[in-house]
Amino acid sequence: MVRPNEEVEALLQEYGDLIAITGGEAFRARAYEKAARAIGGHPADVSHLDAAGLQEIPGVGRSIADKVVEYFRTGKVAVAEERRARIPAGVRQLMSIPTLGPRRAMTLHEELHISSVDELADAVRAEKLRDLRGFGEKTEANILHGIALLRQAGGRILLSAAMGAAQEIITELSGVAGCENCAYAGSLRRMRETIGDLDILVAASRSAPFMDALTELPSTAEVLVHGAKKTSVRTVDGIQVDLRVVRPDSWGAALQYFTGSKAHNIHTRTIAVHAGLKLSEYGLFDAESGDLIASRTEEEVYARLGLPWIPPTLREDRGEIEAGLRGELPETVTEDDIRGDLHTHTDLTDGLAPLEDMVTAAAALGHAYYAITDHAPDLSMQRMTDEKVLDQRERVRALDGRHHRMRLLHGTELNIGPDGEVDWPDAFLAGFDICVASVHSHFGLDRAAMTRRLVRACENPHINVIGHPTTRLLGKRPGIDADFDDVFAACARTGTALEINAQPDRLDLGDEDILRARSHGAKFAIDTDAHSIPQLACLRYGVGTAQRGWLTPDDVINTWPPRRLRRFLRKGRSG
Ligand code: DGT
Ligand code: CA
Ligand code: CA
Ligand code: ZN
Repeated sequence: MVRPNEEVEALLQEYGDLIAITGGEAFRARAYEKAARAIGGHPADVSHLDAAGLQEIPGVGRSIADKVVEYFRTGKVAVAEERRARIPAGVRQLMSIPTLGPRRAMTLHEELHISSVDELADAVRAEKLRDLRGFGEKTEANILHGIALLRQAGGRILLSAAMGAAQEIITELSGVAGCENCAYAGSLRRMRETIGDLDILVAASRSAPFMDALTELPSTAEVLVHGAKKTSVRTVDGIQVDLRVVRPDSWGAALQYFTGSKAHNIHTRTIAVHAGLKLSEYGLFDAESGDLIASRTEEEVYARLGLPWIPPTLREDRGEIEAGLRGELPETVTEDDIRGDLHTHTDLTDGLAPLEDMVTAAAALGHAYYAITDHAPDLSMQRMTDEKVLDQRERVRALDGRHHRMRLLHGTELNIGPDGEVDWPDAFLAGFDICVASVHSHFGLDRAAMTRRLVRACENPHINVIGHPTTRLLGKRPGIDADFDDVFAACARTGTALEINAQPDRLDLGDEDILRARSHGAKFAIDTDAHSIPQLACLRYGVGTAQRGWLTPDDVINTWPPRRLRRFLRKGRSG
């Protein structure tokens, strides 16, 4: 069976169920179920079909075909997300189990008042499900299998979701009397691409008011541990939060300890031991006398270990301690260094906001340049034409200069076809200021063909940036299989930048790939790929990821002054 077809079958089945339980028309729900079965049973890989090809499958009309194309491109279907947001949080949590659809989740919620994965596991074990209509022993076994799958994935959440939850909790706790400091630590402070749980620290002389406040927040669904040193809760969105309250004079040591990573801590502790010291979350002590040496700030703790302060995004024991000892830590790129965004969309294709509004919002961010890169015609659902894109260019030229400091670039996001070809001929491509090119289909090519495809795109003299190079979707879709060392080398050789796509469910390239690409001498572009105004702000996640890949401003083309950027975009061509 073809895997993408199964994925689409499950997606359409789920959407049909969502329509049914959110009060949609029954005939529409049935239409989706029918299309789901047809696609599940279709012999050819549907990820290779465009909207027209999909409509040749019986039961698949225009609107269903568009949703399938949208799914392969973005990993989600916006209207399905909207429907999902309308059902109770407990049901949504149950639906995160791969084998449990919305209909069954709703039944479990209504009949047995189950609203968490743990409660469901208990109910299955107590054999409470088999008497419900539509359930049986086989369903129970299926559900247990689904729960096992979910736990294997580790239940990690996206960086953006963790950041949102952490900021709300910090705002609440900072308002509690006696709070001298409050911050997030752990993998969130290190800006890992996914987060296991939140680690929040408070500095105060009394802990009880903070522990109580956390357990009483409206967002708290369940209290796991309620203690004086540590309290752990689970939020209504299923996020675990660990709160620790420390004495103000040990703030720096606690922050250093709970920021981790574990590997970084083990290495710093070893350095302490070799110097006759002892490092813990309470401070740095003399091993023999037990005297406190440093604990108030992270800087002091690192300094007494002979180290400069190490940025949290580097703390993975990937050479940062050795570099620090040598005084050679990289000056990693910051959000302030970014001068512009080189990959964004408008409502001419699948963006939500008109050109003028996107440009105004970008100017408000203080950008010095901004590229509009709507989709090209091969993504047929977007219905782009030569005429529309040329008309957009006129509008861009007319707008340019109206936002005093910000220059506009007119670009496009091309589709890299299976053989590395793109939507438009050279002469037409030459009219753009910048071309991003991305893989949006044919994810299943073999490694050699995929590598050739990407290398060919790099060799195209008009392609400046490879968009979301691996096409992975965190927690949903693995990246494509290619020899990326060859691709990275081709980027360096041809003057093609690799994108660090800042969308929180992409973060593509990820940190490990950035480190590899950098060793080949490739350059990077940190872009939002914004499809709406709020998404222009996700740049911070791309910057965090770039820092984790040790990038400096010199590695990132959109930190460069306009003149240097323009030279790079000419890719060795004259003019
Ligand atoms: P996560 O939650 O899986 O995304 O990753 P972290 O890094 O936030 O890990 P977590 O929440 O288990 O612990 C937070 C920090 O506390 C961790 O980064 C380092 C520190 N830590 C936890 N357990 C240990 C340990 O056994 N030894 C040392 N040295 N540090 C630890
Ligand atoms: Ca954590
Ligand atoms: Ca934790
Ligand atoms: Zn895009």
